[in-house]
Amino acid sequence: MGTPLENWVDEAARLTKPDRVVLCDGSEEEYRGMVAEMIREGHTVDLNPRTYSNCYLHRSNPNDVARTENVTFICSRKKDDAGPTNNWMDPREAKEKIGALFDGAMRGRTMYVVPYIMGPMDSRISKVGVEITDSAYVVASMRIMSRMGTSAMGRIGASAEFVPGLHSLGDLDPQRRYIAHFPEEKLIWSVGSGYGGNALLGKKCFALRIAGVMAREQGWMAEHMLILGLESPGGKVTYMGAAFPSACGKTNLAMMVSALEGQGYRVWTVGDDIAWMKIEEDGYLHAINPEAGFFGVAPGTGKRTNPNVMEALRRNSLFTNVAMTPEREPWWDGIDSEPPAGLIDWQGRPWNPANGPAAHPNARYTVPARQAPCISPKWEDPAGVPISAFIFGGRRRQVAPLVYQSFDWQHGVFVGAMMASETTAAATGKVGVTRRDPMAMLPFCGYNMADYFRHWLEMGKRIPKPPKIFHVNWFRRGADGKFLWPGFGENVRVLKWILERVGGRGAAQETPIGYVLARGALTLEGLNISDEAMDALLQVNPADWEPELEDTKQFFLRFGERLPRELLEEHGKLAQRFGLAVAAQD
Ligand code: OXD
Ligand code: MN
Repeated sequence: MGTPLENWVDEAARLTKPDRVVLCDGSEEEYRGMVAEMIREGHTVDLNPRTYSNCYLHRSNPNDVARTENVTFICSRKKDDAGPTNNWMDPREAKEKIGALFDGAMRGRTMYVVPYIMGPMDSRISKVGVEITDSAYVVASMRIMSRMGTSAMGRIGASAEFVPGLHSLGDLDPQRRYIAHFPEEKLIWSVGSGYGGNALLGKKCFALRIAGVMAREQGWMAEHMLILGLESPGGKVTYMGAAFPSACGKTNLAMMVSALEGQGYRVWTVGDDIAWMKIEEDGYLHAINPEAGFFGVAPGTGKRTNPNVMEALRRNSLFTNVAMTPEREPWWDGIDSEPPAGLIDWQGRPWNPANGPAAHPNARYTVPARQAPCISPKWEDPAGVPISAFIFGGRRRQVAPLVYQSFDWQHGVFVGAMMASETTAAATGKVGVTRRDPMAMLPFCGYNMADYFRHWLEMGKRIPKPPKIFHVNWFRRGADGKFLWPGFGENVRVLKWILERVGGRGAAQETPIGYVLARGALTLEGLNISDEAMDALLQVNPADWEPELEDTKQFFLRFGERLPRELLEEHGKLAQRFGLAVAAQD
């Protein structure tokens, strides 16, 4: 009898039949070996060592460039426990069907065993996972994105306290691609994709879907949230968690260079994608960033939009599906230069605009978080940081004003539950379609979302000092179709108002949807924005909200009896405040 880890590794090896098994230690030397292997395989090249030291460009299979939500499954025993927003497969059927794809999948390949810690080394909020994979790219990426190797092994020892994740590239045929989660077993199986959230199992699969299930069972929260600290004049730092759907600017917000730095407002980054939060003795919800790196969307990132990450990317970074200049530097739309002559596109061909953008719209950088100049001194604090505000937001051309605050926790949960956003290239499928994306968790909730809403409502009762809840929209457009708000570093002006509201200050206007920022309460010094634009940004237009309420009602009805009645109550109250007759129960 071996340890639980040894037994599981043996079982995986019997199934996948690799030529060799390597236990990864997370060392620098091992990383160099992975990169050498990737280069040998032919889809990875090294970048200019003078300007991008120890940086590489990996090109994924062109059919494998984003998360695939259509083949992501929650395999709970009961279909109802996955709920209407998840794909479901019976766990026995999944084991059989996907098991057949794993059978012999690693023949001729190396099976890497990758132990990793999600969260600061000795935090009680951290957890351990082990990913088995046949992809050197995944191993190299996991080394940046998690605390990987010997220290994680030490934490596991002879215990069964780890989340196992089995991954194989398979044959990369989209028809044979499955990302399966077994919430009762706390097990992940992923086959047929080598890309991002499909393959780096610590990220979406563990840190959101499986951890979300654990969080509900154990009374904590696992959320698709960035964590930032806003320093105010005098040096006090207030922490906030913000949930936005994929590719809506979480990384840029978390790493922002504040436009109000001269006035003493500065942003510190704790995390850019995921927050694990527990109630601590001081009555606050404390958050850790379970990840150790940033896996950010490259296009649109440049010195103007995110100078901090541009600085961080200069070393030890892995780029995926970006373009490459003749100087062997990474390139994408929105980086600070025009496309140079001799550009190589993301598929390794001389760039021809007829083939589309040079870098794939979901091209990514993977960079160690510690390299960010704005990284918070508390980012690895085992106690986490106390959260004073939650911010929800989506990409909306209309409807949602620049910023508003919920009336209370229950109303705030409703605000999160009715969130919607226009889809982006982060997942396969049509871009720009508005869909409901509660708490930015639609693709990441590992159980019935109605129960997830219930969990939020219950947490609110248990947190002695709950975060205040806000909603923002940086993406509202004017009649001319242009963005009304400049965004990026200017967003700190909105964070400053949120900070003031947390402190019981900051003028607001009571509207049917909540407390909207009062005209005049936003620090506008140094910003050239017209009164009309401000009016349009803050407008709450009943004609926009009526269809919003109707759509939310339809969305809620999908959950049937399981939907917490509090959300229907909030829906009714909002309709009433607008003087509308839409009732959720009819
Ligand atoms: C991500 C995503 O990669 O949300 O963070 O898609
Ligand atoms: Mn994300």
